[in-house]
This record gives sequence, C-alpha cells and structure tokens, in this order.
Amino acid sequence: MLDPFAHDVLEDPAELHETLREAGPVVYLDRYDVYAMARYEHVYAALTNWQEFCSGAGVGLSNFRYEKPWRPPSLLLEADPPRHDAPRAVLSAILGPRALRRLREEWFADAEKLVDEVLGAREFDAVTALAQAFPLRVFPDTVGISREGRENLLPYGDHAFNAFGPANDLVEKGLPGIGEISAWVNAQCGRDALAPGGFGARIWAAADRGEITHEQAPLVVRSLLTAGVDTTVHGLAAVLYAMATNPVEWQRLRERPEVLARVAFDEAVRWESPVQTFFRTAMADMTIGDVTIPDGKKILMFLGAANRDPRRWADPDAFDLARDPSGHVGFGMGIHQCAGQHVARLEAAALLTALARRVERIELAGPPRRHHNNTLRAWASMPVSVSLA
Ligand code: HEM
Ligand code: OVM
Repeated sequence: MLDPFAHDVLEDPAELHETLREAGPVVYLDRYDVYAMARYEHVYAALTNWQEFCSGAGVGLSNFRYEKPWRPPSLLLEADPPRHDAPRAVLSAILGPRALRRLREEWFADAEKLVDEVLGAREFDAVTALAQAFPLRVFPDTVGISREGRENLLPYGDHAFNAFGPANDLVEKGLPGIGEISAWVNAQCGRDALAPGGFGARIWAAADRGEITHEQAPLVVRSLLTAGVDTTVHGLAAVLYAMATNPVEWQRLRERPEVLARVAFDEAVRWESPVQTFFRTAMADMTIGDVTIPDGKKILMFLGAANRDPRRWADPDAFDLARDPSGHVGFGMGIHQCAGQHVARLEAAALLTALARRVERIELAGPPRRHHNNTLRAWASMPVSVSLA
C-alpha cells in the first residue's frame, strides 16, 4: 500500500525512492492502480518515447479518457504530436536562449537591487525574501500581466501541481478558492490584458502570423502562468538550501560565479528535483522486466528518484559542483522537456551572481520547513543568516 502522496513521503521521499528503484524497473502501486518507474534508465527511456508513453490523456493520475479534467487541458504539457508541435515551436522560440539575451542585463540588475534590499538584515527567510521575491519581481512583468491580482499566481500553480496527484487533502484545500483564482488567471491570457513586447504579446503575435490559432493563444499564455512561477520559486529555494548546507560549494561558487552559477542551479535541480513526478499513459500492452503494463494504464515517473539513481550517478545524494549534472531529468527529457528551462536558469544565474558578490557565508539560522505538494518538492520557510563579504 505504498502511497507516494502521503504526507510522510512528501516530507522525505528518499526511502520510497530507494524501495521503488530496488523493487525493479516497473512496480505496480495497487493503491492507485498505476505503475511506477524510479530508475534513471527506464524513466529516461519512457520520457523519450512519447509514442508509447503518451501525455494526451493527462500527466496526472486522472485519465482524461474517463474523467473530465479540472481545467481545459494544456496545449503543451497535455498534448501529443501533432497537436503539441505548433504551440511548442512558438514557446520554444519565445523562451529560447537567443530570445532571452535581451533580458539578461535587466534581470541581473533586478537581482542586485533585491539582494541589496534583503541584505539590509543579517537574518531573513530565504524562501519568501529571495526564492519567491525574485521570480515575482521579474517574471510577471516579462510576461506582461497586470499588477493587480499577482498574489493569485503562487496559489494557482500550487493547486495545478497538486491536481496531478490524487484527490487528497492537498487538492481539497485548494478547491474553495480555485474558481476565482482561475478566472483571474484566464483573464490575464487575453490579448488586451497583455503589455506590448512581453512573452504574452509575443504569443499573440505568433497567432497573428498563423503559427498557432487565435483560439490557442490564451491557453499557451496560461501555460506560462501555470508552469513559470512555483517551479522557479522552489528551484531557487533548492539551490539556496544546497548552498546554506554545503559551505565548501558556496566558496567554490563565489570564486567563479560566471561559470558555476549555472552548474549550481542544474545540480540543485538534479539533487532536489523541484518537479518530483509526472504520469504518462500506456498506448499498448508493454512488458518491461517481468511486469506487463496493460494498454491505457497510468505510469508514474519518479524524476526525483531517477536523478538520485546510484546506477547513473556517483554519490547521488551529494550536492557537488564538480560533477556534470547534464542528463538529469529534473526538467524532463524528450519532446516535453521544460520549455522554460532557460528562463529558470537565467533567474538563478542572476540571483546567485548577486548573492555571490556580497555574501561571504550563508547558513541555516533555524530549522527549514517543507511545503507539501503532490508534485513539487517545496519549502515553506528557510531561516538563514549571512555574513557579508
Ligand atoms: C515542462 C520542470 C520552470 C514552462 C516541464 C517538465 C518538467 C518541468 C519536469 C516536463 C513535463 C513532462 O515531461 O510531462 C520545471 C522545473 C522548473 C521549470 C524544475 C524550474 C526549476 C519552468 C518555467 C516555465 C516552464 C520558468 C515557463 C516560463 C514549462 C512548459 C512545459 C514544461 C510550458 C511543457 C512543455 C511541453 O510539454 O512541451 N517543466 N520547469 N517551466 N515547463 Fe517547466
Ligand atoms: C502547462 C504546464 C506545463 C508544465 C507544468 C505545468 C502545472 C503546467 O502547460 O500548463 O504544471
């Protein structure tokens, strides 16, 4: 009766991950009537095989063939080729490294300003003061949404990521507010709600050029608002936690931030896997090892377990800037691999570089507290103290 969504597992999933990896390539979870994969080799193989492991029936526990989705499905995350292709091409161009170059200077300057403000105190909460504050400072403006109502962004993402799991207490706690929050999010996706020049306006411009339809444009904007905030918050929290608990790595980063800020963030995404799991749906009977997955069944992919599989990673539990973390599946792999990964990396590079310049030491000033979410590995609070360079 293993439950990946029970509170004790969400608090610390390491033991479940090891149990699943050791049990074999595929494990049946009777509690949810789904199959689980936790070894790197098999998670990687499934993520790069969209034909047999599809996303169009949803990437949560709910199977859209039998159950009505809680919101119209994402045109990216919850779509298979060929329908996935055009929205993906549009977002990849808007969020790609070339397009982001013009943001770099501005975001680095914004990070300097935020860090200056925060370092007015020697003790603060790294989750609220940095990991939440920085994405909220740069991302909504870059998409081009209104100032009013931005407090809805984190709760919306939190609920969306909870909704990939079972209908447990975490989903229930979001339900009373989600109607109003969704209405606000949907209203931000219209052409008239989006400032010129932002990511949102560029999605509409792609529709004007015929690359996607005008009906698709608001849903593509919605993907940014769903996937683009909580993920980076918890990704940044992960790298800040890694630094606060690995002082030698912090010193290394401070010596070469231009190179190591990026490595540190990707190593943190491997180490912590802010997005822990996603499901796929079997498109045929498939026998893997000695388990047969019947056609139509859901398969739970443990990105977090794959990213610490000792079959793939030496000393997997160590946060180590000397390792090459590339190939981790923390951003997924294959055709659905995170469309926003360059955005996340740029945010992290900006924040870490600003911190590296001014902070000599960063350490925990009290016990950090986890935030439980069915999909995200998240922090509620992380008291830290710093000494300045
Ligand atoms: C897809 C993780 C940041 C937008 C994904 C997937 C993962 C992921 C694991 C693959 C889902 C799958 O295979 O089913 C993360 C993490 C982030 C992050 C760990 C931060 C540390 C962002 C940001 C944005 C974004 C900042 C937007 C600006 C998307 C979109 C998809 C996606 C649109 C769907 C892509 C597709 O299906 O083709 N992300 N993400 N993500 N992500 Fe991210
Ligand atoms: C989306 C999306 C993409 C990635 C993650 C996600 C809630 C949503 O396209 O809406 O999580």
